[in-house]
Amino acid sequence: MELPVINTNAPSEVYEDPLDLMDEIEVLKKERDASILAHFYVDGDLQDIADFTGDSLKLARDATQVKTSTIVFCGVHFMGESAKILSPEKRVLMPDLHAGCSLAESCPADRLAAYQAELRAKGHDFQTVAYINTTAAVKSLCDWIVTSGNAREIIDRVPADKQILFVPDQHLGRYLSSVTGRPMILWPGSCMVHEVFSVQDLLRAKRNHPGSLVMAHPECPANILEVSDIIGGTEKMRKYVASVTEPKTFLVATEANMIHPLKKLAPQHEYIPVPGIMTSTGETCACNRCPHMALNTLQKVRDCLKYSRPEIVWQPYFSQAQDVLKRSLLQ
Ligand code: CIZ
Repeated sequence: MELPVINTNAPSEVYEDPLDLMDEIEVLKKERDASILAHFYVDGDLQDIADFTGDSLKLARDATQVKTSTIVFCGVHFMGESAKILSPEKRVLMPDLHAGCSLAESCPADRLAAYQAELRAKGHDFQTVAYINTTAAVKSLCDWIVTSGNAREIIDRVPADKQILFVPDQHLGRYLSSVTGRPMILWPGSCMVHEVFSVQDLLRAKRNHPGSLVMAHPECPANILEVSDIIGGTEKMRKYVASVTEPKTFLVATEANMIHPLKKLAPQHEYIPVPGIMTSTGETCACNRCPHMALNTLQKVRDCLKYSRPEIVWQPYFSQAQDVLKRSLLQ
């Protein structure tokens, strides 16, 4: 069969009814023996058709438990890689292989290896702790992998006599250093979504909604975290809103699609996305969307099931990344 050329960068020209696409996906899933895993930051329609939703920690663990031979991973590239590394016998497809991550891009493996060598040459005795938002090549150079869901637990496992080099998110690293009391050498990376929240607009929104609570992701800079009531990754946010029965207003400082699972789980509350500053103009907007996550669409899920591609293919350095991922996420 001649495969069509798929331009994954081009938006689909032809409008297709989302309900028809969902029906097609349901049929193809059975034909291809596939399960769909979707991160909380992808579009709500995709979360609704997924067999598993979650943060990267839960989804990495789910990938090891799925019964089907194929996984379609709706998320970004490093998440698909982690699923393949932890479940090498499965075929892992992604709707769009161009769905990257600004954090992962900020820390290329060759630059990290050079920096580690420089630190060692200067006499530093350290372990490298990487946020999961890194490429598999970077993971293969690290001692531990953390997610926003397991970071404190993992940092406690770093021997007390070792220094910590934390990559690539400086804001998460600074926050973790403050809550664990462990000094860290920080890589200067940041997430393009979480670093643009406007503290002025957040304070204005707080004044306009008396009694509201600010919930922020620890990838946000310190000036946002300082005025937040709840700091945590997406699973912690879910647990928190579910634990509050009385209706509340939450100002949410993370990717705006996160409001979908929060509303589904705890519909008694109101959720307001915290505005971001558009770096091009300096104006504020209420649209903190990750452009990489947005590359996941119903059409592309249908197409990747139909043509069994694009696929995450095993790379030689995955073996070393597998050791560190298993030790950090599964044990
Ligand atoms: O760990 C993840 O999945 C990310 C990127 C955010 C979160 O807190 O869930």
